[in-house]
Amino acid sequence: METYGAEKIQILEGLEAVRKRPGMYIGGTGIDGLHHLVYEIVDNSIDEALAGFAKNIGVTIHKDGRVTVIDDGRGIPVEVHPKYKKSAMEIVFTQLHAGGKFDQSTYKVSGGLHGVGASVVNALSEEMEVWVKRDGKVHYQKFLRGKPTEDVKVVGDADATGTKVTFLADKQIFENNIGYSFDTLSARLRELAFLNKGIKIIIDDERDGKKHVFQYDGGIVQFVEYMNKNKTPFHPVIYFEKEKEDAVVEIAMQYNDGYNENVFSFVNNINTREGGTHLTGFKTALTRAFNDYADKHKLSDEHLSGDDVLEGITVVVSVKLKNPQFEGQTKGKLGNSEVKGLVDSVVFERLKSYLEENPKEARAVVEKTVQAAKAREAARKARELTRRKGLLEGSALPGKLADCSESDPKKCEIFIVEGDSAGGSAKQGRNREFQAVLPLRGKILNVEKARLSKIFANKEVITMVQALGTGIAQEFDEKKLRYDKIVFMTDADVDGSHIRTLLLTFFYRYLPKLIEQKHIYIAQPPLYKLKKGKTELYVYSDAEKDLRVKEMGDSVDIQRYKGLGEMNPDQLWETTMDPDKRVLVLITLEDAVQADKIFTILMGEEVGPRKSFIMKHAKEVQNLDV
Ligand code: 28G
Repeated sequence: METYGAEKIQILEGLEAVRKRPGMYIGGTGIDGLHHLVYEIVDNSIDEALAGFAKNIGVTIHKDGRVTVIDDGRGIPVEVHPKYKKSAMEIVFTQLHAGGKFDQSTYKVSGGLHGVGASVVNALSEEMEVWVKRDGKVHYQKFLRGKPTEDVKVVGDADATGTKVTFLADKQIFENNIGYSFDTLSARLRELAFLNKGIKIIIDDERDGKKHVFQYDGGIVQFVEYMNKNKTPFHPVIYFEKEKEDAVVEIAMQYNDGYNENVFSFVNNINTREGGTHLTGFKTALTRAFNDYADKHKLSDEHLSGDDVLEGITVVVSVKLKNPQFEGQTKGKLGNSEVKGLVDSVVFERLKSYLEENPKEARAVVEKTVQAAKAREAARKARELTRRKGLLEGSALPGKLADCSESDPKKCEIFIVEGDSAGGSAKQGRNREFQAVLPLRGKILNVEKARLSKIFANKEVITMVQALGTGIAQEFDEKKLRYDKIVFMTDADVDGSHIRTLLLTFFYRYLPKLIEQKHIYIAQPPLYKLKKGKTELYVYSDAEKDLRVKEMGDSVDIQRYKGLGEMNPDQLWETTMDPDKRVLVLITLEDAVQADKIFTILMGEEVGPRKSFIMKHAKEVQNLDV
């Protein structure tokens, strides 16, 4: 008697602690705490299902605020425990930290982040009633605010087994006027049904007759399908599973054509919002598997980052463990170090085989991740650019620029000139009132081949953008343009043509508005100077030369200009820069659109198409140069 009494006092003290500080056990006494009560009870049914016994779970919301949970497991044992002199059932409902979890050996895994179980719900319920069908009988016990009103008694016969619990949350504990949300409970029960394949979970709301039945034999595969319902997936859901010692690992994943990552991780059916070792293992393996595959099949020269391989993914990583260690602010992070390696190895091995066995799908996904890598790089550079803003915004004009004196941009022109010597001639020959000259040293960067980082670090590019004053990319502002005409002036030879193409490519890719708004021109320096007696004539093509030579008769002195540098400043002015005499070719967007393909082929990475293009158009390319 003495011993029994002492036990009883200890138990009651435990439950009194729950009533004094409910937040410590269920998080709070608001709506979340209220729903938590249901989850705690349902967890016990789920555990009984995971133990291999319960197949069906029912949740009913009653009109009077009660909730009933029922399962068809073995039923909580009701025989009197020899040491505690009371039934296992009473211990489950009155002993803090007891419950379906203290006989871990029978369970593959133990659930419950909080591990507080049925006794906490009992402590926070005005009334709780439990029916257990077991050994052909219905056993019953009732509790008021955690205290049993009487011992377990038999109230009828049973032809099945299972447990039924009804409770009424204590109005002294929970905030006034809160009730259960069907949608909230339903969502969690659906999630539990996805996470525990095969279990049938029914939710019934007697307040309005709503009812949902969840049963997913495909488990988390169907979970991923459900989440991707309105998306465009690239392949059927990929599923891996592994059981090792005390742990079960399941992964279901699918890529869609979107850009977001939908990563969900669970430990013992608890959403680990802060991730942890299981998620680290998954991400590590995913990154390695895709990089290995992309390298092996030469699908990317870029390293795919952890973020790249997550773009467009929907994945559920679910592990069930015997002794989960939860860490972090909200205890939402798995700490068990052994889990990382376990998840890593299963994902890497299986994903590797999957990719090899499904080349079509593999290629689609790898291509997407490569795009992600490129986009991410571009985005990063764009951010860097913003930081660099001051540098590019032309607050300081480049030293190499010989600016004009006119302040109205509409009247101004800038000649972008190849090489310092031609630049020198142009500076001397120009009308400095409205003509500016910017010499570029050598060839400018091929923007089709360079990463954005390289482009924005390129001196010639920075110089040009500074001189133009518009800024670039997101910073571009046409109103800041300092010149109405931007004239490329390059030699009439192969190198000059190449530089012109590089410049056009850069403007087309990074300052297309300037082409669209008809600001970009190509200067046409003469190819020959014809001289007979006192007559001097500049001609701009071979055809024109032949025609003029015929007209002028025999013994014409023909001087061929190989470069702009061969002309003195006066000649350059006369032939190429003087608005009254020069011929400028306006670059139109149609040219540019057409050029897009050509630029891509000519300047881009793909060696194959580039080669064939050059061969096919070799003649035209030559003609263009002449
Ligand atoms: C309906 C609402 C919530 C449950 C069981 C089944 C067993 C059990 C629960 O055992 C107590 C103490 C140590 C073994 C276990 C039945 C083994 C054999 C169970 C539930 C028993 C915990 N037969 N079903 N607890 N241990 N369902 N649903 O609570 O000795 S709790």
